[in-house]
Amino acid sequence: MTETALRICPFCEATCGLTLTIDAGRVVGARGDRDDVFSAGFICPKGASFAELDNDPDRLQAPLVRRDGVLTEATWEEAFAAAADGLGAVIREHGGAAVGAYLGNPNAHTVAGALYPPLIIRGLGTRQVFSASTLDQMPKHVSLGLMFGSPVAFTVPDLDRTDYLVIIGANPLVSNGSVTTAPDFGGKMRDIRKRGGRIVVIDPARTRTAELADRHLAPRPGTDAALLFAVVHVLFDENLVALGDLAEHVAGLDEVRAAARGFTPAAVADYCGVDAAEIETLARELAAAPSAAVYGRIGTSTVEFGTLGSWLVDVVNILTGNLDRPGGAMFPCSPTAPAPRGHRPGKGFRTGRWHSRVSGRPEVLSELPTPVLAEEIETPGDGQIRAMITVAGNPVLSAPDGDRLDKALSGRFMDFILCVDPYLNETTRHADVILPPPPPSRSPHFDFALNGLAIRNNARYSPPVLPLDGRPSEAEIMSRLALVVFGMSQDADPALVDEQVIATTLAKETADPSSPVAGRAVDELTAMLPAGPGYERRLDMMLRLGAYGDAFGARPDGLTLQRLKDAPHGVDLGPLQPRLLEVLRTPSGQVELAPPALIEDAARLREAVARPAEGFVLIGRRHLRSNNSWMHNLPALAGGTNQCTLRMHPDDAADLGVTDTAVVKGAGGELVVPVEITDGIRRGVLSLPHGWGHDRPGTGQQLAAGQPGVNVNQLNDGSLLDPLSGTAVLNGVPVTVGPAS
Ligand SMILES: Nc1nc2c(c(=O)[nH]1)N[C@H]1C(S)=C(S)[C@@H](COP(=O)(O)OP(=O)(O)OC[C@H]3O[C@@H](n4cnc5c(=O)[nH]c(N)nc54)[C@H](O)[C@@H]3O)O[C@H]1N2
Ligand SMILES: Nc1nc2c(c(=O)[nH]1)N[C@H]1C(S)=C(S)[C@@H](COP(=O)(O)OP(=O)(O)OC[C@H]3O[C@@H](n4cnc5c(=O)[nH]c(N)nc54)[C@H](O)[C@@H]3O)O[C@H]1N2
Ligand code: SF4
Ligand SMILES: [Mo]
Repeated sequence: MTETALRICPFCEATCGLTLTIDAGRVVGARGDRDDVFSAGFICPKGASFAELDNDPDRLQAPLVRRDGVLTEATWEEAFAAAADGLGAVIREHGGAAVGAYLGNPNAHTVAGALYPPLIIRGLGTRQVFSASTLDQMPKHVSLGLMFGSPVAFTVPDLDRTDYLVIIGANPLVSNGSVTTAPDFGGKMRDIRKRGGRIVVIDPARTRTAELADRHLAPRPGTDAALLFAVVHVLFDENLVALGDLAEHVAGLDEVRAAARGFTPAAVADYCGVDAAEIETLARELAAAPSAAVYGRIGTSTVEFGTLGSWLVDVVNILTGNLDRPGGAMFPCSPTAPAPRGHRPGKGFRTGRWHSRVSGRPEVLSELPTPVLAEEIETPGDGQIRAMITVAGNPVLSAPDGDRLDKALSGRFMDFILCVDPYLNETTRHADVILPPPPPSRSPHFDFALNGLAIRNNARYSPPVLPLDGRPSEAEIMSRLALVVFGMSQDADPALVDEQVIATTLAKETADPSSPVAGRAVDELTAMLPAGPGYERRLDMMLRLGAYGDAFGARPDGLTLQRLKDAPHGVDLGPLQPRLLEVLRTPSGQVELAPPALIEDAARLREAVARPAEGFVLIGRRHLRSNNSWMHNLPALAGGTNQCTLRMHPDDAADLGVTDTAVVKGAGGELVVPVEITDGIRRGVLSLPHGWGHDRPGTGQQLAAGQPGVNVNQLNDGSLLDPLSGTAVLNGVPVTVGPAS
C-alpha cells in the first residue's frame, strides 16, 4: 500500500512543494504538489529525483570515526564521544578561537543550518569563520548593509507584476532562481511577456534564460559595474531620474551623479564589449517602463567589482523610482522576521571590525573570506587554526585552489576535523569524525532564510515524513556539538540548548516596549509553546513573535506552528507590500545612495575601464540536473547534457586550432578538459561548471567518481577577491587556452 506525504523540496532556492510517494517505509516517487500555495505544482528534475537522493546507497547511514588512520563506522555514542574528546582537547590546549568553521550552502536549506551554527560559533568564540557566502552573495550583503543599514534587506523583482525585467548575471531557467525565491521562474518570465512586458538578459553566454528574453546583451565578464554606471550616467544626463515617492527618503543623489560622470556609454563600450547605443536604450527603456526591476545574481557578484555591481543594481532601481513599489524591486516579509517596529534609525553597517591573521582581509558579517582559509591553517603563530568544523560544505571543490586546501586539511597542521555531512566527499574525507544527518525524508523543513526572498509572502512547514529510526536529527547533532563547545557534560539533555535560546529571546522580547509581547511573563509564554522537538518550539516562538504571528494569543488570527501544520499546502500571505521604512536601519534613517566606501571603490573601476582588455577569461556555468558539488552521484541526473566541458566560441577554437580537448591555464594550475564548441558564448570567454573533480581517493560517491570531471577552481589561486566583501572572483578569471597535445 503506497501513501503520499507533502514535503518542501530542499535542493534549491525555489522551495517547491512536493508530493512524495511512500512505500514500505521509503520514498519511491515525487511530483509537484498542485495545491501548494506558492509553487502550484512546479517541479524540476532534481525535485523529481528526491527518492533517488533520499535512498542513495552512498549516503552515510552511520557516523565515521578515524581509527588507526582509517575512517570506520561507529555507534552514535562513540562518535559523539570522539567529537567531544577531539574538540575538547583543542579547546583546552589552544582555546575555542583556534577552531575554524566552514558552513556550506545547504545550511540555507535546513532547519538545523538556520538554528544552530550561530550558537556553536558563539560558544567557540572563534573569528575563524568561513562560508559559501564569500563564494556567492557576500557582495550583496555589503551593498545592502551600506545602503539600507541592514545586510539582509534583500529586494527581489516583483515578477508577478513587473512590466520590464532586466536579468543581469543570472540564469534562473537553470538555477531555478537565487536570492529570489520563485518556483517556475521561466513560467513567470513567459507571463511577463504575455501581458505585454519586456525582458532584457545581460550575460556573456546565450543561456536558456537569454533565449526567453526580448533582448540579450553579451558583455565581457566582470564589466557589469561599468555597464550599470553608464546606465546611471544616462539616467542623469537625459533627466530621466524620477525617484517618485522615494525622494524624501534618499540621500546622496548628487554624489552618485558625480561618481557616474566619467562612465559615459561611449567611455565604457570597449571595456564592456557592448555598444554605447545598447546601453542608452536600456537606460531609456528602464525609465519609460510603467514599472521595472533589475535583478542581478552570481555574474554580478563573484566578480572583481562584485560589491559595486550589486550596489548599482539597486541604484538603478532607485533612480527609476522602482524600489519598494509593485512591479519593481520589493522587500519580502518573512513570517519569522521580527514583527515590524516602525521607522527608526539603526546602528548602520560596518565591516573590518577585525582582520584575517595572515593577509589582513577585513571581516564581513563576522566572517573571513573562504579563499584565505588554507593560509589560516598553514601559517604558524597565534590564532592558527588547529581544528575545523564543517557543516554541509565541500570547500575543497567549491573554493579557489582546492589542492592547497586539500593539503592543509590532510597535513600536519590539523589536530582535529569534524564534519556534519551525509557524504564522504573531497573535504569530509579528511575528517576525524563525520556525523551524517538523516536524509530529507526524515528531516523537517522550514525556509528560515528563503522565505525572506520570496516573490510572494508565504509560510509553509513540513514535519519529517518518515521516522528517524534511532538516528539523531540534524538538530540533535548540532545541539550536542553546541553542548561540547559550551563545555557541558555529554550526558546533558540536548534540548537544553533550545530552551536556553527560548528563555533568552523571550526575556528580551518581554522587556522591549515595542515588542508585541511587551510586559508579559516569560513563564506564561514558554508554557504556550507546543511539546515536541526543540526546533519546533523555537519555530513556533519565532512565528508567534513575527510579522504575521499571533503574538502569543494577543492576535488570535495570527500564525502559529499549529496553524501551519493544519495547512499542509501552506499559508499564502499575499503579494509583496511596500515596506521600505520598516527595513531601513541606517543611522540617518535615509537610504544611503552613495556610501563612501563604494564611491571610493569606483576609482578602482575607473582604472579598469581605462586598461585595455586582452586575453581569455573564464566564467562559470550551472546545469539543471546538478547542484554544486554534491549531486553527481544520482543515476537519474548524471550524464546527458550534464557534462564537465569547456565551452568555447567556434572562431576562437578555429584561431587556436582547438578541436576536442583543450589545456586551460590559470594562476592556480592547469586543466586538460573536453571542449564543446558553441556560438552560445561570447568570443574571448570560456565556461566551465564548478563542483567537479571527483577523482580524489577516499571519497564515497561511486557514480560521481566514475565521471569525475575537473575542478575548475584549481585554475584560481584565490588571490583575486572583491576587496569590499572578500568574495572570490569566480567569473572573469584570466586564463590562457590552447589545444591539448
Ligand atoms: N568556480 C565556481 N565555484 C563556485 C561557484 C561558481 O559559480 N563557480 N559557486 C559557488 C557557490 S554560489 C556556492 S553556494 C558554493 C557551494 O559550496 P559548498 O557549500 O562548499 O559546496 P556544496 O557542493 O554545495 O556542498 C554541500 C555539501 O552539503 C552536504 N549536504 C547536503 N544536504 C545536507 C544536509 O541536509 N545536511 C548537511 N549537514 N549537509 C548536507 C552535501 O553532501 C555536500 O557535501 O560553491 C561556490 N563555488
Ligand atoms: N541546477 C542548479 N541549480 C542551482 C545550482 C546548481 O549548481 N545547479 N546552484 C545553486 C546556487 S548555490 C546558486 S548561488 C544559484 C546561482 O544562481 P544563478 O546566478 O542564476 O546561476 P548561474 O548559472 O551561476 O548564473 C550566472 C550567470 O552569470 C553569467 N555571467 C558570468 N559572468 C558574468 C558577468 O561578468 N556578467 C554578467 N552579466 N553575467 C555573467 C553566466 O554566464 C551565468 O549564466 O543557483 C542555485 N541553483
Ligand atoms: S526547482 Fe528547486 S525546489 Fe523546485 S523541485 Fe527543483 S530543486 Fe526542488
Ligand atoms: Mo550559491
